[in-house]
Amino acid sequence: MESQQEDPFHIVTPLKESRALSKAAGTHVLMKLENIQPMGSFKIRGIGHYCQKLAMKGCTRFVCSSGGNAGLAAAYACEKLGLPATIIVPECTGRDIVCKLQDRGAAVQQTGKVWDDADAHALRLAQAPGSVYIPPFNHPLVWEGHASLVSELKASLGSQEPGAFVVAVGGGGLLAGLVSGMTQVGWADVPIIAMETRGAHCLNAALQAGGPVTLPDITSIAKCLGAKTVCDRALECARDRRVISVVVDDRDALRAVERFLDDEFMLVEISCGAALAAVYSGHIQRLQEEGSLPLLLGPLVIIVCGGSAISLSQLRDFKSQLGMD
Ligand code: PLV
Repeated sequence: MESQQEDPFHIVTPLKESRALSKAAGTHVLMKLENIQPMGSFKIRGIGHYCQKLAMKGCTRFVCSSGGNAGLAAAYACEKLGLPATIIVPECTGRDIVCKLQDRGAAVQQTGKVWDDADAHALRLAQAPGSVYIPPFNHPLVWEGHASLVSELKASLGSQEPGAFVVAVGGGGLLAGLVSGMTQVGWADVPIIAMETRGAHCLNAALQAGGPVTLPDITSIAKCLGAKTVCDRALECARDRRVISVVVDDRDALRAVERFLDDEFMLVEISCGAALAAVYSGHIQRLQEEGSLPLLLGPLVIIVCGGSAISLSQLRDFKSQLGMD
C-alpha cells in the first residue's frame, strides 16, 4: 500500500549555543530556535501536523481560534493544503497579524476581548457542515506535532541529556508536546521550567489551587500566553513530572526581549520573553540556590518559541504602556 505520509510543514531548527545567555544563567545554555519556523513560531509543528492528518481524513474547511501564532500556522498549513481557513482572533490582535493572515489566503474574524472569547465563536462556526475546528493547543495531534522538537534535540545531543528545559506556557500545548517527546526519547526525568507572565498565569494558578482554575481576565500584555484556563493534559504533566512553575511580570518579559535582541540579534514576542526571563531575571540561579533545580550537569535548553506579534514600534508601545520609557 502506498504510504500517505507527507513531508511536514515545519523545518528542523538549529540548536545554538548562546554565550550571553550562558553568562547570564551561570550555566551552559542552548537555544532551540523555533522563532525561525515558517510564520515565526513553534506552532507550525503541532498545527501543521493536525491539519495534515485531518486533510488526509477528508476535511475540507478549517476554523481556528488563536491569539495570533496558531492562526498564522493554520493559515500557512491550509494554504499549503489548498484548503480554506477561517481564523478567529480577539479584538486586541494587531493589524499586521490580520494582514499576514489574509496574505496567506485566510478569512479573518476579530471578536471578543481575549482568546477564550474568540475560541467560543470559532467552536460555533466549526459546527457548520464540512467545517473542522483547529485547537490552538488542546489536542493530542497538536502535542504529537510539537514533540518533533524533542526528537530533533535528541538527534543533536545524542547521549548527552539536557540539564533542564525552559518553556513558555499559554494554554499548555507546547508543554504537553515537550513532555510527550521527552517520554519518547527517555528524558522523562529532566526538569522543565514552565514560564508564564502574571495576568496570564493559568498553569501557576491551577497548581496553587490544586485543580483547574479559570482566570477572571487576561491582564498581561503577552496575549499569546492568554488562555484563561490551562488544558488538562498540561496540568497533568505539571503534576506528574518535574515541572517548576515560575511567573514573571510583563516588565521582566519585555526586558528579556530587549536583552535578547541585543545579545542574539533576534526580535521575539513578549510571550517568548517570558521564557527568556528565566535566565535574564535570575530564576535559574535562584532555583538552584533554593535546591528546586539541581546544579545542572547538562545544558539548559531554552525553547525560543518566537511569535509574530512584535515589531520595534510595538515594543515602544508596550514600554510606554508599562511606564518603562
Ligand atoms: N499561542 C496560542 C494561544 O494563544 C496562539 O493562538 O497563538 N509562545 C508563543 C509565541 C505562542 O504563540 C504561544 C501560544 C505560546 C508560547 C504558548 O503555547 P501553548 O498555548 O501551547 O502553551 C492564547
